[in-house]
Amino acid sequence: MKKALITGITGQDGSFLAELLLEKGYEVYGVVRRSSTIPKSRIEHLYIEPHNSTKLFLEYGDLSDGSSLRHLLSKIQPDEVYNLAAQSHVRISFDQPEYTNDVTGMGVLRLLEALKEYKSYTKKDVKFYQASSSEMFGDAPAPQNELTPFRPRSPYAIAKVSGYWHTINYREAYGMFCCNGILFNHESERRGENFVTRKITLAASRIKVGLQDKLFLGNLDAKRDWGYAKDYVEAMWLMLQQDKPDDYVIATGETYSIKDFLSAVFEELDLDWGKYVEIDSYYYRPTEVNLLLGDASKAEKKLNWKAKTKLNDLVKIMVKNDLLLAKQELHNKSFKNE
Ligand code: NAP
Ligand code: G4F
Repeated sequence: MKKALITGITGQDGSFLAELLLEKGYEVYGVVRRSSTIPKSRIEHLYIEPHNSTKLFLEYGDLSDGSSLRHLLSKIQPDEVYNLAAQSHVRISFDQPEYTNDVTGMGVLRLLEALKEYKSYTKKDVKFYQASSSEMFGDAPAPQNELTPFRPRSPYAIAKVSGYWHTINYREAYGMFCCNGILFNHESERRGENFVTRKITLAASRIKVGLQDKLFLGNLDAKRDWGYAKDYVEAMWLMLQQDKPDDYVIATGETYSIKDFLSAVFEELDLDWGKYVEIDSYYYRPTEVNLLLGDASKAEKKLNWKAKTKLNDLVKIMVKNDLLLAKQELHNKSFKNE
């Protein structure tokens, strides 16, 4: 039975990847960081029917703490490591540049060093996946593929560029099986609530049931290539099943503005977004990435991977989930008031 170690298991992608690997029969170990609350809402369902997983284990660790990473490798002895942990919010990286660089950039180096050391005494070449990002392209001309030079425009993107190059360097310098997945934006009903898509689907649903009357947003003109997270974790796994390690762009090949996403969501709920949305400069970034559009033809050719879920289906999935949440919230509120 294969063992996988996932950093960032409590995040959006970590939860979908854990689900996928458990379905494939892996024993899955997730790294969680200590916090005063237990952020397990995205993986709780894996402990109950129909998953009822007895092969999912959580271990404390942190990307800012190299000794915890070394300890976990020798304790778990994984076959595959998926590094999904990061301070992953681009605007917040402008508020916390040093912290973002430490976790999102240096954290990759700490993990690769731990893997190199582990290899030196076990002779075992653990396969390594690094969650690289389309944000690294910044204002490079679209469409962007594996050969497009990076022009990062945020502390987050710069940290990701450093993690990307460390990953390639460990592959070339030490012959380790290290891959970069350069993933374009991918969303889901488990997306963090302060990323724009989820912020919109949550707010529009609450507006629909009368719990909210305004939605404050920033730049509506930026364009993103948005896919579905569940499709994208499959590509991560496929990269580590190849004979040779390599880097791949993962994207849908379609791009839409924030305004397009906003219209699609409000239309799905039979609402006119113009009546509810206001612009707040707080949500603007000092430097913006205006246009992301990925060319995933290499992944299609070599991994036989293609995005299955297009924007309209993604909107339907997210709205269905968030409308249900809004209705539950309304129900709980009226129940409390009785
Ligand atoms: P996410 O929902 O923000 O999850 C991030 C995860 O990292 C959480 O589990 C978080 O733990 C963990 N984490 C944060 N700091 C940590 C630390 N110091 N040590 C250990 N764990 C830490 O992100 P996501 O959307 O799933 O994305 C997964 C990865 O892909 C990230 O590296 C992201 O930068 C990258 N990426 C995402 C996209 C996208 O569109 N989603 C696109 C390209 C690349 P807590 O639950 O405790 O906060
Ligand atoms: O949803 P976002 O915060 O995602 P962003 O910045 O594209 O980053 C996400 O995708 C990257 C892949 O390219 C990942 F690497 C990264 O970890 C993260 O998952 O913002 C999308 C766009 C931006 O142009 C932003 O300026 O939406 C615009 N926006 C407009 N109003 C807003 C808002 N973004 C947020 N978060 N909140 C707003 O109110």
